[in-house]
Amino acid sequence: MTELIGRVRQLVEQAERIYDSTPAATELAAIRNRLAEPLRVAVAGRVKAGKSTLLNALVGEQLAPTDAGECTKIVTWYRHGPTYRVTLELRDGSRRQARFHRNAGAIEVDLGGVPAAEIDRMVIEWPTSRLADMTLIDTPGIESISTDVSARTMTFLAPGDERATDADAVVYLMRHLHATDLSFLESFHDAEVAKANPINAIGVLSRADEIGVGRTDAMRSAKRIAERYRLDPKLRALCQTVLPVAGLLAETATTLTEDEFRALETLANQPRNETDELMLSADRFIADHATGKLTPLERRHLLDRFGIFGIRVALPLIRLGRCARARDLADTLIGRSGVDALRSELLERFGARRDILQGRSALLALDAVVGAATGPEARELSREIERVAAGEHAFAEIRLMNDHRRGLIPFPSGDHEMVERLLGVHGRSPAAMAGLAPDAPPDDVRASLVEAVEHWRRRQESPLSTRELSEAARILVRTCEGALERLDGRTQPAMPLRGSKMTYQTGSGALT
Ligand SMILES: Nc1nc2c(ncn2[C@@H]2O[C@H](COP(=O)(O)OP(=O)(O)OP(=O)(O)O)[C@@H](O)[C@H]2O)c(=O)[nH]1
Ligand SMILES: [Mg+2]
Repeated sequence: MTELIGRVRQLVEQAERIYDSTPAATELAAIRNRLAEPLRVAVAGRVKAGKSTLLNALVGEQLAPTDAGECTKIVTWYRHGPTYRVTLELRDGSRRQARFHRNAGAIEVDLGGVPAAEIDRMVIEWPTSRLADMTLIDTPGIESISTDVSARTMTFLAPGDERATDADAVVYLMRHLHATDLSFLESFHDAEVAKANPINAIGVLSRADEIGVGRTDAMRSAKRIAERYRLDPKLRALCQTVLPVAGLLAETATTLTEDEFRALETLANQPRNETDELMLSADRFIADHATGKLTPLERRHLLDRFGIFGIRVALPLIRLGRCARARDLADTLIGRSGVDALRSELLERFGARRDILQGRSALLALDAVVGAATGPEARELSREIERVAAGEHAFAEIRLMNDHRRGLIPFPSGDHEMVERLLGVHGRSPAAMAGLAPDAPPDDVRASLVEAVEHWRRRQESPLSTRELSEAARILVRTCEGALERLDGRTQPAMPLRGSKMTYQTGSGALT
């Protein structure tokens, strides 16, 4: 347990003593339990953005139902559990186990006649190691902010002032930037130690393979578009980065069957003119009258699973003998899909800061319980919560990143790159923060960080610096010193995974 989580836990326990045998007790116990859980990452975005497909790609199984069905309208939690189990939690507070079976991999849940609107959430427990570090939450697609289904996602992610959000971090999918995306992201944004902000949101340019109607350079175009989004001032204020991902390609690759590989081989090895004719468009590919060895049904299956881009990429790889086995093809397609890059961003940005994200969620939830109360003990606790929130260096960094991304701090333009780097945009290792390669000699890393400390100290003390700039510089000095301490082993190194001893420490006095 980290120092921060320990401190937050103490506060929760203190609250539990004050609120013993009151209605708030259950909520407080839930806040405490949550501190010991894996990080909760919600997948959100507009209708059909590819959320469920991407979730499946991350889990490596086709669990979440895609396309039609009542279940896509329910907030669904996929969490690690000892056995396979599906629980429905109803709005009236009751719970019931639901029967389910798997149809071509996807879980089909029998809601037992309960309308989706009456279900608060569905919890699917699944014994896969992929969920051990992260609980993934599939949310219904938002259409416009006003519809019922959108409202469900909104209430989940941004429940309003009286309740804290149940997710610690959000992966937000967009096919192209749409006004709804911005208003949605903004609505669960809060500049304080709260909800979505660049630290806990990653943007995904989803269904990236479809850009440019599935031409083989689709992913390259997607990269360029994602780069543009990354620099978009509005989006920058809301998510730390934007990555292009072809979720379908990744989902199919992780669940690729031998039959599917053989069908692709058949396509690759039949006369070129037949295949070329099929590859002209998705419509031609599934046309009933098309010639070739595969039936229209088999072709439709391939198209559903790979998309036209996936097939276009796969055929030459098989033809040229670069992918002789299903396994080779799967690896290549995963590489192209961008999902590995997303996974490492999730571990790097969310996993490594689990304590901070969780501590923040817990403080927020705790504050919502205690803030409304009167009485001297509650008031004292409330002040203590504020002290922790204000004193924790990691939270100060979050606020700084927020303000910086919103253009509120007058950093000289030459400083921007370093500010982002020190705040961990390329990772939290001392080398990444110093802007050096992962295997750079420690002396070089140290020299660069020492130089950064001096740079920010000068800014802090300069009479030319505004109050905001000088305060930002003070935080960055502390950030560099923290990185130096970690470099020299004076604190535990950052470890992204659960069960490991510790993550990021801020050194002394951060909590007072
Ligand atoms: N070509 C391509 N198609 C995709 C991709 N991701 C999803 N799709 C297709 O888009 C459709 C919708 O995908 P879902 O994963 O169900 O999207 P969703 O965002 O969960 O949809 P809702 O929950 O209904 O809002 C399905 O037909 C998917 O096969 C992708 O990366 N590439
Ligand atoms: Mg879905």
